[in-house]
Amino acid sequence: MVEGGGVTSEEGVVSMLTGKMQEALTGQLIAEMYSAYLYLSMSSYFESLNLPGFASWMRVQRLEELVHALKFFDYIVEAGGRVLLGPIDGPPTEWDGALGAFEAALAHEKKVTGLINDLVEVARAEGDSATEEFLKWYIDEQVEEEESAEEVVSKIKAAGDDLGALDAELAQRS
Ligand code: OFO
Repeated sequence: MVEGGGVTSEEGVVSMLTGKMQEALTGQLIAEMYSAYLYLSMSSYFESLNLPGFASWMRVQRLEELVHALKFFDYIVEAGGRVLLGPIDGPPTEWDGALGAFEAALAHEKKVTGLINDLVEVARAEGDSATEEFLKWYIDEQVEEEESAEEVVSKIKAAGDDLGALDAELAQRS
């Protein structure tokens, strides 16, 4: 242990992160990888519904999640920590149509927002203001994540059974 609660690895590298903080950040990195996996599974589901625009939207979302995961990876490494990866849970593979899938995506994003808020609590409890500052980006990002899923849920409800035009619109996401 060093001042500020950091840990020293076997190689003698001093980390700015406490062991608890590093573990929590790595857990969120894995949760973001799960998000990517979930949205790739949804992309496959939309392909099976013959909705390529919805499938493409989910593929783009998967990439965003990988960016979220890598930002955690880079932060841990830059803080002198060590990323110890673990297993990623398998995602569901079936949903109740386009609306069911996007409602599940929205529910998932709300859950992730809760996870980010929990991380902020850990940072505060550990007296880690640098990590608290780092997490501000994710707090803003989660507002957008929930909004974008919510927007598609509303559009699906408005479209009813005719999803062709919405499929073409969602295909535009890059
Ligand atoms: Fe990483 O924001 Fe979605 O899950």
